[in-house]
Amino acid sequence: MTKNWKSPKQFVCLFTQKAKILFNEEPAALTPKKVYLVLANLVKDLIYDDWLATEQRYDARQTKQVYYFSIEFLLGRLLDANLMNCGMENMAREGLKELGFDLDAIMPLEADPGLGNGGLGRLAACFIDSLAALQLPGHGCSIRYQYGLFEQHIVDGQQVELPDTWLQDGFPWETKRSDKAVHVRYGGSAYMRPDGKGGLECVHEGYSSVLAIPYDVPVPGYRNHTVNTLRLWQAEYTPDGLFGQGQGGDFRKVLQYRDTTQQISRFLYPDDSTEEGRKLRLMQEYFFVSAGLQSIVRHYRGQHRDLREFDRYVALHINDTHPALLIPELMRILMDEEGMGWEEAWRITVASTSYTNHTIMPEALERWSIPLFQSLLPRVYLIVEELNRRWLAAYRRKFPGREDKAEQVAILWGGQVRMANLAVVGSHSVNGVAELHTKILEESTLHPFYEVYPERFNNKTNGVTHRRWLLESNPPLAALISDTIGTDWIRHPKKLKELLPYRDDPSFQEKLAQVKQDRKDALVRWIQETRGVAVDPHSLFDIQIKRFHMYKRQLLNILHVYSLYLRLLDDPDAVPLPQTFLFGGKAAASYGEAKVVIKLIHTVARLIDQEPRVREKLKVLFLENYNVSLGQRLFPAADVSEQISTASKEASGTGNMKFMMNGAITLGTLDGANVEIHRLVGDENCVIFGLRAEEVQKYYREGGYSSWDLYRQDEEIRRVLDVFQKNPLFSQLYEDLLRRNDEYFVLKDFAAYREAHQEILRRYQDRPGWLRASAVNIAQSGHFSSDRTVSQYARDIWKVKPIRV
Ligand code: 475
Repeated sequence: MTKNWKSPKQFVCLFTQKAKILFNEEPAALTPKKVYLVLANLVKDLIYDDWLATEQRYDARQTKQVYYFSIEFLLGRLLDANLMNCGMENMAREGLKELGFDLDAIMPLEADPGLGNGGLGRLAACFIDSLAALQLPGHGCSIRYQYGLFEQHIVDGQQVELPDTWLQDGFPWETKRSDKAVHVRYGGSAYMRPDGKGGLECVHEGYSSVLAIPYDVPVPGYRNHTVNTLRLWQAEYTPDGLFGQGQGGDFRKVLQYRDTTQQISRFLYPDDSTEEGRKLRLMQEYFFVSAGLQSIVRHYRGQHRDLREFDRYVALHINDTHPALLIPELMRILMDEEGMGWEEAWRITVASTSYTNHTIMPEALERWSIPLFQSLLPRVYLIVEELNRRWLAAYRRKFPGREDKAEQVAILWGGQVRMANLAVVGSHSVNGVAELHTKILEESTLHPFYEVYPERFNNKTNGVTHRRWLLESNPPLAALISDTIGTDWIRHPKKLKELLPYRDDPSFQEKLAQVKQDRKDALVRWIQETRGVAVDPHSLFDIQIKRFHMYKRQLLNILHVYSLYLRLLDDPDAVPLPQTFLFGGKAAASYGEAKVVIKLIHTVARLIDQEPRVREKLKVLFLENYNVSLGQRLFPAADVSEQISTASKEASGTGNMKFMMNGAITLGTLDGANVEIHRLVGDENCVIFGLRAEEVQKYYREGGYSSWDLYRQDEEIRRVLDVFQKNPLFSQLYEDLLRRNDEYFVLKDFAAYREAHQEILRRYQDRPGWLRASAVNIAQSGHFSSDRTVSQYARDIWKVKPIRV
C-alpha cells in the first residue's frame, strides 16, 4: 500500500531528507527548480509501491492487457496531475508553505513534455489517463525524444522554431530499465531458403543492430492505486551492433552507424511534409514498434506457455498508421522466432491488432518508397510483399475483373508502401474518431475495404480527460460544480448532467459568471506579467487555439476581424461591445502558407493597436508557443470557442470538447465532433454556420465554385482582400483565395461566419441566456470525457476488463 503522507509535518520531514539525498542541501538553500525536483521525487516515491503492486496483480490474474502504440504522447506537465491522482495536493501545499515555498509558484517550473504535435498526441495522453482511472490494464508505448515539438518564438510577427530542450534538467518521472533493453535490426539482406524440413526459412544477414532502452513513466489512476506504464524507448549505439555482423574494421562505417543510431530518438517530427529526414522517420516507426513488441512477447513468454493464445491476453492498438509496422513485425516474430506458419501467425496478428484513423487529409496518408523501405527493413519488406500478394489474390477472387478497385486496396502500388491499407488489412477493428469522420471513412476514403470487411468498421468519438481539463485546469469551476451537485461527477462525468436543472437558477448563474470572470482576470494578469500586454478583462474572449493548418481556417477568423476593423474605421459604434480575439498554435516549419497566416494575424493586431478609434473595441493577440500548459490557462477563460474548419476536414477535434467543459459557447461548422456537440446542446446553446460536409464534397466532385464571383458581389470581401493585393507578404493568400479558387471555402463561408458572429454578440448581451447556454455546455460535456471513449474501446475493441488493485 502507498505510504501516503500523514501530515504536513511528516511531509516536511520527508522533504528535508530527500533534499539531502538529491542535492546535499537544506530545504532553505534550494533553488525553486530544485524544490520542484525534490517534490517530484517524493511524489514518485508515493506512486512506486502501487506501481509494482499493479504489475504483480495483472500477472497474478493473468489478465488481458492492452498496449497503445503511438508515435506521440503529448503529456503536458505531470506534477499537478500526479499530486491530484494521489490525493496529496493539499498536503504538499501545506507542507511547502511551512518550508516557505508556494506550490503554485513551483509547478510552472516543470518543463512541459511536448512529445507530440497536436490532437493525435494529446489524445494518446488523455487515453492513458483514462485507462488508469478506470483501472483498465493498459499501457502506452512510444519514443523518448530528446527534443520534443519545437519551441515557437515570434520575431517580427513571424514564427521561428527553436529546439525544445525539455530533458535539460532531467525528467524525474521516468525510470531507466537497462536490463530490459532489446535489439532492433536495420539493413542487410534477407532471403528465403529451404529449412531442411520441407519448408522455407528466412535468413537475414549483414544487418546492423541498435540498442533500444526503455524508460518507464508511471501512469497513476485517480485515487485508486492502479499505476500503469508508459514505456518510452531510447536508441543507443552499441559497439557490437556492427562488429557482431562481421563489419568491424571499416572505421568510417562504424562512425556513420553511430551517428545514425543516435539520431533515431533525437527529434519528434513536426509532420511528414518535409522530404528530408523521411528515412529517419521510418527508422523511428520501426524502432519503437519492434522494441515494444519484443518486450511484450518476452513478457508474455514469462507468463504463458502457448503463443497461439497471444490474442487472448494481448491487445495491440495502433494510433494512426505510424505504428502500422507492428503488423509485419508481429508476423516476423511469430514466424522467424517462434516457428509458426503464415496462416496461424496471420490469425493471431489480426486478432490482436486494432487501428484508429485520425485524418482523411490525403497528404497525411503515409506512403513509403519501396526502395527505401526494402533497403532499411529487408525482412519486414518480404513479409509485406507476401501479405500484399495474398491479399490481392483474395480480393481479385472476390471482385474478378475489377482492376480499378484492386489498385485502390493494394498495399504495394506505384513503387510505394501504403500504410493505411496495411493497417486496415492487418487489424480486426478500424475506427474513426467522430461519427461524421467514420461515415466518411466508410463511404469514401476506405470504402473499398468497407465493402469487404463492414464488420471491422466502427466509430469511437474522441474524448478528453476531465481530470486535467476541468479538475486540474479550472479548480474554481470544479468547486462550483461540486458545491452544486456533489462530487460524484468526478468519477462519473456523465453526472455533470445533474447541473441541467440549475441552468436558469440566478444564484448558480451568478456564481458561474464569477468563476468565468476570475479565470479571465487570471489570464489577463498572466498576459500582463509575461508578455507585457494589457487586455480588457471585461471584453468578450474569443479564442482559437490549435495547430495552424489551412483547413482549420484561422484565415477566416482573422479576415473577419479585419473586416470589423474596417467597419469600425467608418463607424465607431459598428460593434456593440469590446472583443478580444486570442490565437495560439504552431505551424509546421515547412508549411509556408500557414506561417503567412501567423504573420497576417500579427499584422492585423498591429493595425488595430495603432488605431485609437478601433482599439477600444477590438484586441487581437497571438500567444506564442501554444502547448498543453498554455491550453490549461486558456480554455477556462474562453467565452467563445472557434471551431471553424472546412466541413468534412477535421476528423474530430478535441479542443472543442475542452472549451465546452469549461463553459465556452461553440461557434462552429458542422464538422468532426462539433456535429455531436451541436446535437447534445441544441441550436440555442451553440452557433453553427457554413457549408455542410455533403455540400463541400459535392463542390469538390464538381470542381469547386467561383470565388471571383463572390469577390465581385460582396463589397466587404472585396475591401478585405484588396489589402492583400497591396502587400507582397500576403500575395500567396490572395492567390489561394482567388486564383486557386479557395480550396477551403474561406470566402464561400465568409458571409455566414459574419452573421454567426453577430448572433454571438446578440446572445452575449443577454446575460441570463448566455449563462444558461454556458451551464448547458458544461452539463453535457460529460459525454466527451475520455473515460466514456476508453470504456467503449475496452468493451468493443480490446475486450479488457477493470482490475481492482
Ligand atoms: C485530427 N497528426 C483531429 C485528433 O483524433 C483529431 C499527422 C501526421 C504526423 C503527425 N501527427 C499527425 C494528426 O493527424 C492529428 O493530430 N490528427 C488529429 O487527431 C485526435 O481530433 O481532428 O486532425
